[in-house]
This record gives sequence, C-alpha cells and structure tokens, in this order.
Amino acid sequence: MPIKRFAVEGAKKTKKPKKSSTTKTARVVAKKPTVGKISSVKAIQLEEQYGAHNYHPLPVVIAKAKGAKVWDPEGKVYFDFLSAYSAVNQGHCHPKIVKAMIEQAQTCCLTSRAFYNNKLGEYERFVTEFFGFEMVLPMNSGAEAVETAMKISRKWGYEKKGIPTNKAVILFATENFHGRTISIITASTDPDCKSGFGPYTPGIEVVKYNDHKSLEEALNKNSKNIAAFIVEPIQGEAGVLVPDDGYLKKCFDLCKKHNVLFVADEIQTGIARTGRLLACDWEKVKPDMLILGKALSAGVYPVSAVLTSKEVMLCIKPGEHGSTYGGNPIACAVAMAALKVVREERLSEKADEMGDYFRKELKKIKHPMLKLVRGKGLLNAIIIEPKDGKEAWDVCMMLRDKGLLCKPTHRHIIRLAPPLVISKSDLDKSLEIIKSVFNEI
Ligand code: IF1
Repeated sequence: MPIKRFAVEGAKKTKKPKKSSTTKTARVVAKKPTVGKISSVKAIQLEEQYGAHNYHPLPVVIAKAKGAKVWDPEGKVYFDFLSAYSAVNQGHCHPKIVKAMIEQAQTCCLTSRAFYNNKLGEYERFVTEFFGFEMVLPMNSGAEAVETAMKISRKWGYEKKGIPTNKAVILFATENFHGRTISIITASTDPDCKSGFGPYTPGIEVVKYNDHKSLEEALNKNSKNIAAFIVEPIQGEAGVLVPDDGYLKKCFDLCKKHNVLFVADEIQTGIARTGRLLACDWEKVKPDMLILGKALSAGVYPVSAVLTSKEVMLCIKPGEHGSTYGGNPIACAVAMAALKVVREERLSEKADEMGDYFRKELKKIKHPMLKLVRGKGLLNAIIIEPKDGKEAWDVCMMLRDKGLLCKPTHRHIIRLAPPLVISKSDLDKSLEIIKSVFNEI
C-alpha cells in the first residue's frame, strides 16, 4: 500500500515565503560573542557574502558542540535535533573519537593508496567483521560511496551476470535521496535536486517506493539487464518515510529471484539510528551491498564505505576506482573509534528505547497543526498542518527560540533526530520545549 503523504507535490522548498523584508540576520539577536570572535550576525553575513547560496539554513550559528547540545557564539545553548543529518549519532565531539583523530593526525594523516598504510588493513578487518561482510571499499562522502556502489554493480553486472556491454540498468526508488552527483541526481524524482543539471546518466530507472509490485514489474520487464536495486530502508529526505513491514524483505527476495544486487543505502539510517545497527536488521535482510557514511565517523571526519562479498567486490581491479583520501589513516582511526562507541554505549538499544518513548510522548500532544508522528528509533518526523499562515518553518523558529534545533523538509515535515547519546532528562526537557511551542502556536 502506498504511504499516505501529507506533503503537497511541488512544494519541496523548506524555505518560508517572505512576507516582509525581514532579513535572515535580523532574526538573530545582535550581541557580543562569548564563544569565538565572530558574532552570529557577522557569521551569517560572511556566509551570505562569500559562500555559494546552495543552502537555506535556519538562522542560527553554532560555535561549540558537545554531546546532544550546541552553543551559539553568544553562548545560548540548544538541543540538537538534527545531529548533522544523523552524522553525530555518537554525540558531538565524543572524547574517545576526537582523541583517536588527534593521535592519528599527529602520527600520519595521508599516504594515498599508492602505498600501504598501517591503519587501513586493521580498519578493513574491523569494519567488515563489525557489519558481517567480506570486503570493504573505503571512500569519503556519502555520494562517493553511492557512486562506488553503482560502479561495482555495473561491473558485477557485466562480469558475473553477463549483461551485454553498456546495457546495465540500476533501479532506484521514487523520492530517494542518495547525494548530489550527476549520476545520483539522475535517479532523483525531486525537481529541486535534479532540474537544470542535465543531461543525465543513462542506465538508471526508478520504481515506486514501498511498492514491491512496482519493483517486480520492472524486474519482469528487463531482468536480464538489471544489475542492482539501490534503496534507503527508511527514506530520510523524503520525510522519514518508513515503508510497510515486509517491504524490504520482499524486495530482497525479488532481487534474489532475478539475480539482481540488493543494495541498501544506510548512510542515514545505519549505525544505530533506527534502533538497530542497520535499519535492514528490522527485517533481517542482509543486503548484497551496504553503503555507509555519516555516523561511520560520528561527524568528526568525512568517512564512507561500501561493503560487500569478495565475489562482488573483486569485480573491481587495480586502477579502476579509488580516491586520494579514501582509506586514509585518520579516517580509519576515527571510524574504528566511532564504531567502538556505538557498541560500548549500546547506542542501538538506546535509540530503540528512547525512540519508543519519544514517539509515545509526541503522540500525546494534541494540536490541530500536529498531523502525524512517525519514525523508527531516534529517526522521527512530525507532519505539520499549516494554520493561520504558520507552517513547519515557523515551528522550527519557535523551537529555536526556546533552545531546540531542527529543520523542515518538504515544507510540512520536521525531522526530529537527536544524537543517540541524549540523556533521558534532556529528552524530557526537549519534549517540554516541543509541547510549549504547540501550546503557544
Ligand atoms: C545535504 C537530505 C538528509 C543520504 C543518503 C546519501 C547521502 C545522503 C540516504 C549523501 C545525504 C544529507 C546530505 C545533506 C542533507 C542530508 C539529507 F536532507 F538532503 F536528504 F540527511 F536527509 N544517502 N544526506 O541521506 O551523502 O554525499 O552528503 O555525504 O546538505 O545535501 P553526502
């Protein structure tokens, strides 16, 4: 069954339409900074003037961060309910992870892959054992890892599946988000991400998300040329769309039947966020290929990875793929430390318990603007029904003023995803803030 969506088609911008000439900086209090030398007003002005305008941030400046909290330059404290889009699952500036980075940075930062380094192999053994795969290909950003998975899939398609040269097709799901490269946006169904950047990459097709029949149809039509199906187990950017129970397993089984790789993009859902180590664990699905990023490094450093079997991975030969920074010693040290924290601090279990509690409490809020609460673990969203000219952006601004940071997606959806290390008492304080905003609005 298709998921009920409240979001209006085409209303994708998180931007609130301007009603007055109020500038972004005017919505930030002008005061002397206590953290660093740059005030909030100045920081925003500098970004506006010298940086590309490829984002529309909430008007708040973060100067310091620790655990589940962040501080602006003027010293005001906030609960971080975005967690850098689930990169800081382990909490901001986790001392063990930062220590690992500093120690490695003082020893050896980068060797390139022209030589071996003494951290990479150790990390590769660690990460493959941690997630139960035979091999890993290390990259840096999420998009790079998705591109890597696409290349491996194509190569496997030609070498193992016997797809005729240049005929390989990779399937994606509607409303996906996998990054910003040309090939990845080719698969996008969001005009903001996609339009104006053509021509696009051939060999990419889209099936309907949360509809295994749509996948089945595509597979039945062209099974022999399809190399892979790449999917987010829960769609993040689409507004924390949790598919129906059994969807992933059905897709996985269909892929098996048609000799197609089932590839899970767990860049946002992975590493304890949804209350399991991987969101696929909820359905006991072990993907043929797993893509990780974000929390793999706890937000300390850009680290991403593609994990798969030897049989699939070894389709890539020396010289065929790589990256200057991929697998660098700092990344390896940071990722090992970040994963150890997930295990030591039982973050999957924490996300599971706290998430259930958080959703239960959110559902108690009765307000005409709060349409729906959904999510898994600590990856949650509330759907906002606009009222009297107030919409998700206004709710986020009010939350900001009361000391809680989050960001709307698709205009009517607010993602609520604190670091998994958030304490019960801080979660309760956050709930109080959320309740008080709905009391006032
Ligand atoms: C931005 C969204 C989240 C991802 C999945 C790959 C990537 C992402 C499932 C690419 C990245 C980020 C990118 C970030 C905003 C954020 C985001 F709203 F845009 F969609 F989290 F929900 N696969 N998601 O979620 O990873 O190359 O960025 O390392 O500013 O674009 P990346």
